[in-house]
Amino acid sequence: MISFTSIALICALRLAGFAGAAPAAIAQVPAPAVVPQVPAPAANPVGTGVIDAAAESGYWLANIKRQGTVAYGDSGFKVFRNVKDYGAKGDGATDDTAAINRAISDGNRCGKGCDSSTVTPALVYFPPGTYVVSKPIIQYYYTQLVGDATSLPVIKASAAFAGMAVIDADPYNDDGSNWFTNQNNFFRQIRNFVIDLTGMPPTAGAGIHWQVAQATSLQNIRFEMIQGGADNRQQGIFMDNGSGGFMGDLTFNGGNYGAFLGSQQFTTRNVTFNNCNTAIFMNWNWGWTLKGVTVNNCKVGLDMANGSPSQTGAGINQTVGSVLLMDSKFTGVQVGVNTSYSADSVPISGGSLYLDNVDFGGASVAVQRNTGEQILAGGAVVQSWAQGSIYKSGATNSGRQDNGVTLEPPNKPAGLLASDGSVFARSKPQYEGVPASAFVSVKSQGAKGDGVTDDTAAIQAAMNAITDGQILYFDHGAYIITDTVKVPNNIKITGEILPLILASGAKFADENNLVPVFQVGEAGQTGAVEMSDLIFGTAGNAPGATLMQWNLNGKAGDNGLWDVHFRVGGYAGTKLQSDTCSKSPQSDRSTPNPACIGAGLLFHATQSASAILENTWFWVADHELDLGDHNQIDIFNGRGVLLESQNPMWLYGTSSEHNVLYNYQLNKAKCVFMGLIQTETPYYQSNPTALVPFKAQTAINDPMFSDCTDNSCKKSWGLRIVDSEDVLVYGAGLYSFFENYAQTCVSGQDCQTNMVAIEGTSSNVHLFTLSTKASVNMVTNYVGGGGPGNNKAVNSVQDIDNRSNFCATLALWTL
Ligand SMILES: *[C@@H]1O[C@H](CO)[C@@H](O)[C@H](O)[C@H]1NC(C)=O
Ligand SMILES: *[C@@H]1O[C@H](CO)[C@@H](O)[C@H](O)[C@H]1NC(C)=O
Ligand SMILES: *[C@@H]1O[C@H](CO)[C@@H](O)[C@H](O)[C@H]1NC(C)=O
Ligand SMILES: *[C@@H]1O[C@H](CO)[C@@H](O)[C@H](O)[C@H]1NC(C)=O
Ligand SMILES: CC(=O)N[C@H]1CO[C@H](CO)[C@@H](O)[C@@H]1O
Repeated sequence: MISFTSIALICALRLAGFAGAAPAAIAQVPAPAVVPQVPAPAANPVGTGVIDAAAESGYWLANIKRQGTVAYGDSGFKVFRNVKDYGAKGDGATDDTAAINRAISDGNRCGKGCDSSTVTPALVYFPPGTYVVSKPIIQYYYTQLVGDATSLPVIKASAAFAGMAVIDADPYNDDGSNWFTNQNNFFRQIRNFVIDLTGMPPTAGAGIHWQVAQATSLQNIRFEMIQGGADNRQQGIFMDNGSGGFMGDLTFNGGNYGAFLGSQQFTTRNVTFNNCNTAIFMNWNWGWTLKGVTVNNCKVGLDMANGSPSQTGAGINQTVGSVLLMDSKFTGVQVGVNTSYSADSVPISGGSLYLDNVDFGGASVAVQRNTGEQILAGGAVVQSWAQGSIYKSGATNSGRQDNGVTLEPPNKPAGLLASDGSVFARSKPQYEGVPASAFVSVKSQGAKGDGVTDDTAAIQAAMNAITDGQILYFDHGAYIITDTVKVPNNIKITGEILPLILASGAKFADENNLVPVFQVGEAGQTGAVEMSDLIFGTAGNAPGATLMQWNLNGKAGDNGLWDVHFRVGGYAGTKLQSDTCSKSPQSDRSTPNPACIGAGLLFHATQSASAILENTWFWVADHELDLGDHNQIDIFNGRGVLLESQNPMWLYGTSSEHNVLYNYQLNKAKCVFMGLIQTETPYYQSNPTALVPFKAQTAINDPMFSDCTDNSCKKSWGLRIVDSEDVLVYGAGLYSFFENYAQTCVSGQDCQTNMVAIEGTSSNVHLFTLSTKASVNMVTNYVGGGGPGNNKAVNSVQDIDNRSNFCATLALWTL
């Protein structure tokens, strides 16, 4: 254990520049779905001939006692399913398609005709074996497909396989529409599999059709495809569109494209491509952060040269907004990156690219233009290089970087780095070596999880009783918490497909006295706390609740949240639903309905904190997920993510949406890495403005909007950085899509005035591949304005100067 002070010292040190064919999708404004809920298809009968499937696997997930239930739905609904219990054989010969699809669809689940539901979640487990399929495995809404992590099951496409992909997360109907609205396709995982296309002809085959949005992940999957060949059309991942999202720990062997990618924004980490024609084809995006990409023996590493010739010039009309590629390595590669950015590309900032610590030692050419012209030579490590718009200090624009520019590398605090100089990361723990007997169920310890009973004391007692080597398991359910749960400083917690931990009651009622729901460690304490697969929310209004307060510090990787989400309102059990909180754009909302107030603050890293947050979605619901109307709703939640930490914080693939005052705020924080972050402003603002209904609290340095002269300026900050140092933002997509629910401001690029604030004494702040939508000012710089926060801006960077394909994009803004 490294002490608090020694970590602070390490953080203060700096290592400067460590050497260490599908149609182009048109990005659309996410219009929340208003799809009538059609009853799901009738339940399929459970396969007969049930065998003792669990005994075939040593992995704990197959063997623990199952007690998960749905609190606000059918109490008999089956949450956990083993595909062998539905007749799948996994013998490498039997066609298991129908059995696997029965395991997924059994019960009244959310499939075709159902846009969303939170009350029919299914964790579908695959024991080791080879499962032959001839048609797609259809992943219903809110499904986790999980293989044995100790012996990966293989899903093998038969030679005659017919369909879009071996696993399909959003099937197409005959009329071209999808089962689910792509940008609302939440709560899905696929992990621990081998997907094998080698039995198919080279001219066909895709592993996963991944058309998804937030709170989704792919992890620990190996794609086996045919290697080489001019007629090779195989691809491991096919992503046509969506929002989101995170994926990591993936290996692609062979294929024409390892991964065909297209989505609004995404974070991809720790992916290896061997012997593909092209490792990654970037079809379209607004922004994408790629970290830890290893490419071996592929012709092309990253092909982002997409779009069609523009009508106005020789350049390309870009479908790609931007890509950030970091901590990556190319070996045996002809062209590292294929780009179509040029002096006459359309729009001006489309196709922006930033490279950071990328080893092109094994690439003949590092960056090549679509015309074949070499832009950057291979054979070396590139520390910091960009094509795009570069603001070197404040608003001083160093201009458009047509042929790319080598930049002075950012100062990266050593505390954020691994020993090889890359930014530290750790993947979600899956407890491969831990026996089932080490898992302690909170239900076995007396918690009810029935969505009614106060489980505070039972959960506190269960945490206190955990001994070394044990893991606390939250069976699926809804656990009502009425007072602070003190999470001890050494504990591992995981959940069964996102159980709900809901704050409720008088303790969390006073907006001027924020009380933590889960308090992780005490101020100044060190330890090791990890949590995965949980959801935090509220049952009713809880304006005095901080859903999680993180105090704990520790060695890099010892503390963190993986696939832990914060979800306030819009679903069964929250009481903040469309029957009470439906949108009312016409009415005067200067005094919002108190019954539609959410929490005060979602996540607070206090001064001593240090943690990894990976794939964490901080969502205040903008629409209803369960009640039939799926209507847009007005929920007032004070604040999103507040970092005041002095020790390293790593945020990978996080997003924070629809919070009243800000989505992310760094207040006197130090040593922060964020990549990629995504935000959305509440759709109802500025009726009322961000000043309503929460009273600003000076103790946590709430924004006051005191320099604003109109309401468009009084809207939620996407990212506010106050008196903070060593802040590395590697990818951001910060969006404003509405003014009081109207969308005319989207094409006007003026839904709000400001999005990013840099204030006070902040220093060593770097924003790479920053995209903002419909905010007049992309970055508003108050540093040097005299006095703390909320003074007149010294300068600002404008959207209108830096238009990208949908957003406005900067390759770099640095202070
Ligand atoms: C999604 O992508 C597909 C394939 O690129 C395209 O045909 C479709 O129009 C896109 N849909 C939306 C909503 O962008
Ligand atoms: C990368 O993925 C591999 C394979 O899944 C895993 O063993 C390794 O720990 C991961 N590394 C990092 C830095 O996440
Ligand atoms: C760029 O593409 C968009 C979308 O297809 C189109 O509307 C626009 O006219 C094109 N602009 C130019 C200059 O080619
Ligand atoms: C780069 O992209 C262009 C445009 O799509 C394509 O014509 C060219 O062949 C690509 N270059 C390589 C090396 O694949
Ligand atoms: C990439 C790009 O075109 N950037 C532009 C951003 O706006 C400034 C100021 O107008 C221009 O000088 C840049 O060329």
